[in-house]
Amino acid sequence: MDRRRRLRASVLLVLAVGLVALSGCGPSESLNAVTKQGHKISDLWYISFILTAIVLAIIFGVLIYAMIKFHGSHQPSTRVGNTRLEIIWTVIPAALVTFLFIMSVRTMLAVDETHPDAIVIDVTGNQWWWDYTYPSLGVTTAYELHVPVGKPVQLKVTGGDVIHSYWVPKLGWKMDTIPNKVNTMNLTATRAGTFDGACAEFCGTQHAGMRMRVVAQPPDEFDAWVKQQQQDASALPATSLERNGRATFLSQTCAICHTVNGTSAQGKVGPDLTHIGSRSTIGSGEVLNTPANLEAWIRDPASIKPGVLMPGYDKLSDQQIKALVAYLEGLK
Ligand code: HEC
Ligand SMILES: [Cu+2]
Repeated sequence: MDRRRRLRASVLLVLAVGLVALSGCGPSESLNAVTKQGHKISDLWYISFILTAIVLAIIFGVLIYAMIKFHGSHQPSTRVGNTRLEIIWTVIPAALVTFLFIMSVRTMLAVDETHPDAIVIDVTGNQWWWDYTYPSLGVTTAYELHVPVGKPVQLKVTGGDVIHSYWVPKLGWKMDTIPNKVNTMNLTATRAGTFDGACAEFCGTQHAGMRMRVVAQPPDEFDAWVKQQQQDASALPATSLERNGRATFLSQTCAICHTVNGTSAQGKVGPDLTHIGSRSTIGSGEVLNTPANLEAWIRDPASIKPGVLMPGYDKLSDQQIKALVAYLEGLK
């Protein structure tokens, strides 16, 4: 290859690599966050991106200019030492790095700022589901985190068994959930909506099945949800099928692992089922909460979610399973 073609090839290569690198930079979910804190993080990201893009453009501009301008000249420059230039290319990068450092610290402080009136929610990552407890409200649920729009919320995240990571991209960032350690994550939702995520720290068989959903609601809707979740299930259900289901639930081993408030079932191994009928899915988003899926889940949860830490109840009669399904679907 002659020099000219080699030069053209290298310029093309540089452009191609640059384009490929930039193509991955479309605004991602995290850069379109729906929380005050997420916006602060994406602002920082955009500032760093624009600054580094300018630096990259200048460096590549000079490089390409030099490649074209001095192409073919065999005479190396004899110029050595230029104090003014050296000062400039030391001071500018130092200033840029200092600026980015200050911006990062400011962003960290803003994101970590705890609001005194924040609603505290304990979030525990278990194999393979997320437990949410609102201590001040007396509410416990799983998989679906409900938060009021515009009100500060503080998640206190921890791990029940191994390390997981709480990651709903639309929140703007993620947080490790570590056994015996509590990390805090402040959120103020800026708009209503349903936002999905998944565990982001490899934790075992159902790592990919550890989904979570954040439901940000206008405050009055959130309050209505809280009121409904605060009700216990002590009242006997209406139909005899559901009452049979209740008796089956309490006489089988379900109660060792699950809580249904207002009954003798107070187990803490699996998700709280007091309002399972009002949740959209079973098994942390694995399947929709329909009677057919619930039946299949009780018979053999591992066929739906391999590695699940709940035994199958295939030994129960069809009658008992139908009754259990009716009871659980009725727990709104
Ligand atoms: C050894 C403990 C254990 C026993 C016993 C047990 N479960 Fe579970 N159950 C779990 C665990 C753990 C999960 C969470 C599974 C997951 O998503 O990974 C679960 C999930 C569920 C769910 C889905 C809840 C949700 O929010 O996704 C239902 C419904 C359920 N169990 C019903 C029952 C019924 C009915 C019985 C008795 C017939 C029973 N379980 C017995 C541990 C148990
Ligand atoms: Cu996990």
